[in-house]
Amino acid sequence: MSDEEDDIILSELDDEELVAQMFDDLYDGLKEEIEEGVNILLERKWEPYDVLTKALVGGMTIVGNDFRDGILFVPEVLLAANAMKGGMAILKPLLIETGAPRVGKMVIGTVKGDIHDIGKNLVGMMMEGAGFEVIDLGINNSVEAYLDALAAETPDILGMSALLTTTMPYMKVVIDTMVEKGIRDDYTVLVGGAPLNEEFGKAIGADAYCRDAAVAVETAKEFMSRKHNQMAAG
Ligand code: B12
Repeated sequence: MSDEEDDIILSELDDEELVAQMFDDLYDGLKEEIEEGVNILLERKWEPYDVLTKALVGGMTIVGNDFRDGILFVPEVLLAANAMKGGMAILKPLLIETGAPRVGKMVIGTVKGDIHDIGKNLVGMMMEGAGFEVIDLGINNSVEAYLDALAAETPDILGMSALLTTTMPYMKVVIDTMVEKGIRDDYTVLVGGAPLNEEFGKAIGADAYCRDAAVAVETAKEFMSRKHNQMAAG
């Protein structure tokens, strides 16, 4: 860190400058500064969701682009991810409504061979914020881990995340196994992750691909209301 950066007092920056500085701090993996920035924006009455999407996800997009282009490497990206998680931890309780009636239940996890969990965590947080109960299986989940969780938790929704082109086909392995066991139709299966798209979601037999956490919440709610209508009709 340069002396010049040492002298920056985050609280003296206006909103726009602060967000730009947070992009830099996220890029540099400065967790404490990110936490401070999040707290300042919240004190300035920013909505937690705006802090999340505009300051944190916005900053992570820049990190992602430079990782892709070979400017940043895994150690730096890990530090950035760690800084982002620090900010997310502050936002999490604020995004989660208290006392809201449970809209539904979701089991979510990253697939086998894949350790990316920021997007999955974000989806989990937003789903909880929308009133869903979320069971997070973490990363690197085998078919067995998913099936055990479905049996134990009987959720409405199964969510799978994959960030690698090499791990995304594993989602099909899970769905195919569900079909084999005759339990596929007992759940709504939502899939997501940067390398996926709608076509892929359809091809593997998921109910929907969701581009981001906000779409995941909308889609989950839509499927829950369909389920309720079906139950009422049946
Ligand atoms: C951070 C990061 C890492 C961190 C992960 C830290 C962590 N705890 O997650 C570390 C450094 C560990 C890492 C490691 C690796 N990474 Co990486 N990583 C990234 C990076 C920069 C950002 C991912 C991220 O967190 N994005 C922010 C979140 C918010 O976005 P998101 O994950 O897409 O999630 C949103 C949506 O996709 C959706 N969503 C996500 N999941 C789900 C699930 C459901 C159910 C739903 C509905 C929606 C949904 O909603 C989310 C929120 O809006 C991406 C770049 C990129 N463009 O994605 C590369 C990237 C994914 N990594 C990549 C690679 C290659 C690797 C490594 C193989 C590098 C290496 N050589 O070791 C390893 C793989 C390790 C492994 N086995 O998994 C490549 C993948 C390329 C490919 N075609 O497969 C990418 C694309 C970078 C690149 N362009 O080269 N990585």
